[in-house]
Amino acid sequence: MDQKFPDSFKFGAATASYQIEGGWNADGKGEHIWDRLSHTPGKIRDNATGDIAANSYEKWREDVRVASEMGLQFYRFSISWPRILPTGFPNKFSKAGAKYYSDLIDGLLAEGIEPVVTLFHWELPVKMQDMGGWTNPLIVDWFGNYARIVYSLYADRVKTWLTINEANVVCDIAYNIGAYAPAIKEPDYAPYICNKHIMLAHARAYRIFDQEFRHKHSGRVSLANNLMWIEPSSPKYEKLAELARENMGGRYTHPILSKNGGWPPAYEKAMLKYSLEQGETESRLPHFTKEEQEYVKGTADFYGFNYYTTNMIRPAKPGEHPGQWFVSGTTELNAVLEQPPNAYYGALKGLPVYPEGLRKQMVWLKEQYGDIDMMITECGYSSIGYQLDDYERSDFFHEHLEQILLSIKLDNISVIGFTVWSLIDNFEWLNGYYIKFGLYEVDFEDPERKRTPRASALYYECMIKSRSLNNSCLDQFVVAKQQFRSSAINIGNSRELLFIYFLLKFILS
Ligand code: GBH
Repeated sequence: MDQKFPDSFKFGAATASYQIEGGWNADGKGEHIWDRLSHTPGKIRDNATGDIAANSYEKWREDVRVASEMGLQFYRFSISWPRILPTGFPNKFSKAGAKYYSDLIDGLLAEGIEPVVTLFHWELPVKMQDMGGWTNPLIVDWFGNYARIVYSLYADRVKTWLTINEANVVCDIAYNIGAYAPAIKEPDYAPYICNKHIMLAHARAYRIFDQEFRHKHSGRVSLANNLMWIEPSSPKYEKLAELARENMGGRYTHPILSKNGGWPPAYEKAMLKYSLEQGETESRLPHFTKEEQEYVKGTADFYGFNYYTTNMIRPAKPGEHPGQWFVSGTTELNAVLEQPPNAYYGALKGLPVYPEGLRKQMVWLKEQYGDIDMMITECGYSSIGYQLDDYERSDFFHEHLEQILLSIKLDNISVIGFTVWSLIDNFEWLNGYYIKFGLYEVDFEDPERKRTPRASALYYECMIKSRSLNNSCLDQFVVAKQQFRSSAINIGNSRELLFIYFLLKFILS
């Protein structure tokens, strides 16, 4: 098999505003639900906050520099809604907030790095949350008005847009568990009401781009869905696994990409049955009107999704409580999620590593929705502590890129990009700064928040240069690592280490 990635395939990395920026109240920025949650003691590990984070609000030039150092083709970042609109509404506009992103975009373009912009990576303005947030149907207007302002500021320079990051985390994880902001536990109704509104809000943002901006500024719009691949724990549970896939990704994709639009029919039916059993008179999954169904249908120019993990599913045993979707199971389908038997793990035990799941997920998407360009908008490996020597993370990326190449070459899937989560270490939500995902380490003790490349940053740089799996990007590090371990001098910087390794190799040859 040809080991080369097609020229159209792009390599990038991602961050999200709250996780890196800091400057939580700088220049009049308004408060959002993660500010509020992190300022409430006991909600986040070590009571960490994103008040300063990696201080990208001041240090964004460093982010551009490291992105450019690795040769990234694009950088995916997100915009903090209340940094531009402090109340969330258009009544107040922050010039400084708008300038921050404008400068970042210009800085990236000057380095030949394409900006990929997410409109919403979970920072709902508190005022809107207090009026129901994603359970209030007016959020469709609120989000649309915000999107219009963002496009009018940056659509001249930004050509790839993602409306919502991981709608199923916003709607399902948040309300089912009650730990993510807004920290409201309401598993029965809220996830489904939110699901409907978030699809409409995405569609509104898409339609606004389509009708008001596309003719002036080219561009493409999608969303970044979170897809955990689901396997049946025995072949006899394939039908259940299929329903679970619809629960996971289908509810957030079928309305947009399927031929008829609306909810995935089998899941819709299962939910009606479940709801009636619960004594409801209608389904808890709110109905789309014909008009709404048409409005949402077709609102993606490509398909963006985040892939981290795979789970197995089996029916719950008698008396067994399935727990919450999609952490431990699903009450609605009375089934339990389990970790794949042959997976390995980073620091987060909730994210078993199973690279084959990525390819299977894409085959499923193609079977369901036909040919559409697919972009992996996040994929990443968790670790703990300060550690530059992260061979496992490099290996993780290599294995996932291998699966992507198989999808491109053998399954004929048009994969247009791969996005590493994350460019730099950041505020890892409920885990604070304990869990790391960065290609670059950030020293959170250092007021300068110094960024230092991990071995995985060098691996990625090498990969981007070669654009082929047939390279020695990984092998280099095995050798470099051995040299590092047997070396008496503590260099502490893998870039310098690699340089010395090559220098030695050169001299010796
Ligand atoms: C991504 O979501 C996010 O987009 C990104 O911001 C984040 O930094 C990255 O994950 C790493 O976590 O057991 O209730 O704590 C990936 C999907 C779903 C993974 C929620 C973690 C934790 C659920 N995430 N899950 S819980």
